[in-house]
Amino acid sequence: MKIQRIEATPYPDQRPGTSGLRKKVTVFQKPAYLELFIQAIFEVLPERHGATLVLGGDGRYYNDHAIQIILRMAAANGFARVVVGRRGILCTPAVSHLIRHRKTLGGIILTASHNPAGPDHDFGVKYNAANGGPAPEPLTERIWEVSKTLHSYQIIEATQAIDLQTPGSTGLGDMIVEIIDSTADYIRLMEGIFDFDALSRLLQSPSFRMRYDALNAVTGPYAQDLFEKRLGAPQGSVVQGTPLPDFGGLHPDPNLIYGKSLVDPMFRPGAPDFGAASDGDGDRHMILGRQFFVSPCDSLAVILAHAHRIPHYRGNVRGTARSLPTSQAVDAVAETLGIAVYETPTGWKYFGDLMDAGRVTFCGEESFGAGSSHIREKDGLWAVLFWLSILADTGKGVRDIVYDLWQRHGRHYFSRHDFENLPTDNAETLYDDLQKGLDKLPGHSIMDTTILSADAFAYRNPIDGSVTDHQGIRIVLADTSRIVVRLSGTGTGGATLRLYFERVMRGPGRLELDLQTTLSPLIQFAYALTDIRRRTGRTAPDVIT
Ligand code: VG1
Ligand code: CO
Repeated sequence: MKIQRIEATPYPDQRPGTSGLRKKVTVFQKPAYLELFIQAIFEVLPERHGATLVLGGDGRYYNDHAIQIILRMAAANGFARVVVGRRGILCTPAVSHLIRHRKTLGGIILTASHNPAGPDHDFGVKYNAANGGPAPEPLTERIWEVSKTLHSYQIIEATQAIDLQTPGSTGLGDMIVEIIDSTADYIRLMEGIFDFDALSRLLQSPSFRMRYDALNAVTGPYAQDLFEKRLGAPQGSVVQGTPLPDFGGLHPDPNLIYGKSLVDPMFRPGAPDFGAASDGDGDRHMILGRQFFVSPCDSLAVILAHAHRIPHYRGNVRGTARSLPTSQAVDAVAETLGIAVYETPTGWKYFGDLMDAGRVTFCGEESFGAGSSHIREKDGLWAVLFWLSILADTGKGVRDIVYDLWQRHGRHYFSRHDFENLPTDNAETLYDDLQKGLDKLPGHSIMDTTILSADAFAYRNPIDGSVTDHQGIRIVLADTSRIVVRLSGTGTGGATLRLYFERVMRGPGRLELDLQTTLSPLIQFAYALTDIRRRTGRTAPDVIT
């Protein structure tokens, strides 16, 4: 088959953010936009000749089209083999696993995660490296540099579309396209971690009911194969289980606002014992008990606290890591276990080095993401299986598990306020002005405590000594309360400003307070300090988690 070199005009805006390049579908549809970005990735991978690549996505609109293009480009760029999920479907954790399991050069994940899908919404491309984790920042910066001056891409001539339906191998030029079952390898990985007999007993017990809501996104087939077929949960335990190109119009961001299709039934009388949902690409998780919501920061702390119950982790927990804004609930658990806690910038790419060096076993973020060194991404279904294993082993319910945590370590009240779609200049000026005034804050009193420190977070990677600065503003109080402010790196329209609040309360009568009221002194202080209402013209945040 003939390799064609197609001339094109480079784009200046292909800089990957927190998690890959995310843009509106209409941007990806500009002439050669997708192709040039893919070529830029290939250009920074000189080892691609004769190598294997994993390819799949969350099934959103443009997934199919992009897969056909990327396969033809991979063949033209010297890859020997591309491993593709059937129908182009692979959840993010499954890609991470396949890269490691098959020892491939890397993988391309087509996803904009929890952002809405469809012709008028978002698409994204993410490159993961040989360790299975998101490309580290030096690599994503090189991709961007290359993209700015790339005037052509290579592709083999189109014949008919490659059939993605049937597992098996076919040739494409000199390259092999290997279509694999999307779920099988991932489920085998989970079998090696968890006690599937114990899980089967729980899910088949007549006194236990679960509801898993896949929000019409990528985890549907995984959850059906795992919970219903493999573990024997009653049919119908998985709802909205077919990945749809527009996610059925849902915003597959599992939180109390966008996850209504799960939250509402879990708060009704007669609700199931356990509810869970994941995001568009399957790396996030939300856990609910009957009429009870588990804060993602608490979920991470619970996972660490109960790790000894899971065969794979028993006696085998190194350190733990959390992103800057994530609450210190996990730190409290780590302290009792006598293990290290690393604080990293937002985004999973910073955890990879710590895991590769054997320093941490569990990692997590406040944005409903937790994971372990079994792969190099956060993992939604793994977290759900972890919770189910805790329930199976303790015989307790979700609420009791979280109460045990609070009683032991205090409750870390945590909330995030997002102001979305702000004019970029406006948000950046607000952030810069806040940063300029940080020196004056230490010593200032809030509530019955004072500000200890206020600075812009810079992360020093303990493995290679590299420093990543400007990763968010943090204001730390003497009683360990914190305010963190940062700008999102995953949005596709304007800027999103995120404010994070954390305050720990201990002892009887202080564990069941209203979340926003408890945090309100911190919230009021941050709103006044940033003058956010006047500067943005917004009276309230768009999303509160
Ligand atoms: C957000 C979250 C961050 C997460 C990232 C990717 O980033 O805050 O914790 O790692 O999304 O998750 P940002 O820069 O918008 O705050 V996913 O599930 O969208 O790949
Ligand atoms: Co995601």
